[in-house]
Amino acid sequence: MDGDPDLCIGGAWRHACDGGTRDIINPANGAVAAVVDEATPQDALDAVAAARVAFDQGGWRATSVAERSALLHRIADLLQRDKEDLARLETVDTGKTLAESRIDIDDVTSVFRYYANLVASEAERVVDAGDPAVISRVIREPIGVCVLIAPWNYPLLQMSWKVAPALAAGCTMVAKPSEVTPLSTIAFAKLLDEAGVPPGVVNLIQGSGATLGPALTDNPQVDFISFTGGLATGRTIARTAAEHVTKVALELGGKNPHLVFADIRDAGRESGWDAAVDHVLTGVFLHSGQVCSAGTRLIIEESIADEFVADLAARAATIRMGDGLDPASETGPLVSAQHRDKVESYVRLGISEGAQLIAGGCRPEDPVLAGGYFYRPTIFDRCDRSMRIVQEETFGPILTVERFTDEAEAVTLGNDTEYGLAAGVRTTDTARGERVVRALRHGTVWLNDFGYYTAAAEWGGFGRSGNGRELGPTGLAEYQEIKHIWHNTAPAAAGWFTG
Ligand code: TXE
Repeated sequence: MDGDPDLCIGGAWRHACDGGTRDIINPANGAVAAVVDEATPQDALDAVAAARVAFDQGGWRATSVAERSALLHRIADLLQRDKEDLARLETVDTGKTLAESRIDIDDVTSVFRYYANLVASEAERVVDAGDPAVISRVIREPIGVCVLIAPWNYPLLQMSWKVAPALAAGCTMVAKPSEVTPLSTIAFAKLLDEAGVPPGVVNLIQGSGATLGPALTDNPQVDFISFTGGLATGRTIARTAAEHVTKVALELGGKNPHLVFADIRDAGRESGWDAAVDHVLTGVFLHSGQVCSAGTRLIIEESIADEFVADLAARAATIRMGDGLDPASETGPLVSAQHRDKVESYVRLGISEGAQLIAGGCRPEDPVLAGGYFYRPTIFDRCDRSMRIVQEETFGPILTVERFTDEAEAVTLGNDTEYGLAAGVRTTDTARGERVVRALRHGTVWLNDFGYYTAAAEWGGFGRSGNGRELGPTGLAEYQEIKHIWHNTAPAAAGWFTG
């Protein structure tokens, strides 16, 4: 950024080996926000090699958990010190509001604190081997060199879900943020240096995924790839990594249902109806729908559908769009012109499939927003499960509405997706809530809430939303190999062969 080198390889900051750079665009106005180094495949190979050397020959993997835990806490302290600067970078880069970016940096901090505490409390497991002379222990070791590939919607947050457990486990790594939104990750990597992460443990490159992908994923020096992004890219990575039997964890988004039962009326206006309308609205339109767990499919009981959808449409029309740096803005633009093109093509598709457009469906008219990639919150009523607009991830501010008449139909619709990342259920009937939550095949299910998560609970998907889990104890286990140590304290001949 600003002429400083942006790639960190083997502890040294450097420019791309061919001198290439990329303009980073502020999606709120289309202006160039920064110019950063664009890594070449050779830079990516160098980064993996540096991580390999740091793992095989450096002392990092053998550090005590107390040392690693202390380092993670130091990183968390620095994140809070630099919170405002990091949040501004995230807003300029992604377009999200500053309020959202500040929450992101707090969440990043929590992830580091969580893994700092978790790793410090991990104990080896002693098992009964069935022989009193044998001490049998199961221990965890770092998996090795990790490639961490993050997307553009939550750049630093998604990267932290990978870097924090990888560091806690004692791994070395190559981090590659999305080429669209690298700014916060570059600043974060500088902060890691300051915190005392040893050279070569965290290597940073940025650039086109298609160009750098083979060096990172078709590479026998890599032990684990953690990827968050689109389904098509996830498939490519899994296929490529299979050649080397490299372990892969994938988070590939979702097409997430939000089931609303008519009994919400029983809870009264405020905590029943109004809260449900509000959560459906926030669940789909926060960050202009560019959220893997966005509740993009409203599945609602027929008897309340007309009134509920009318309320939703009225509220969607009042959402204030604007530059994320303006405190009056409630939501920002889409991340790029290219992504807005994709969202617009889905709106055209929805209309051609016969869905009824009842809100949005166009860019805002406000001339102040004309330079940015804004798109109005959009609602399609009268949708059905055969429509592509209902089945495919649009990753934009588009809500589809389907109606049901009984609980079984609601569950069938909620599970009718190739994805399975997240779902919401709204009902005042506790027994029904429990039944439906268990029947839904999704990695996270919110009951009478939507969108929240905690670093202590696993995050990930069923079906084509991916495999593996981030966060929680499983999110650390992904970065660990399990070793069984069988220790015979009274060795004697096995006596199997008698000759
Ligand atoms: O993602 P990509 P894109 C979905 C969403 C979106 C679609 C495409 O539906 O519209 O994916 O978005 C890197 N080898 N999600 O094209 O390409 C890339 O540089 C290795 C859901 O932006 O998957 C970036 O760092 N890496 C999602 C990262 O992969 C490669 C969040 C994600 O980019 C690569 C974002 C390759 N061959 C989009 N090609 C979620 N799960 O939350 C690209 N990359």
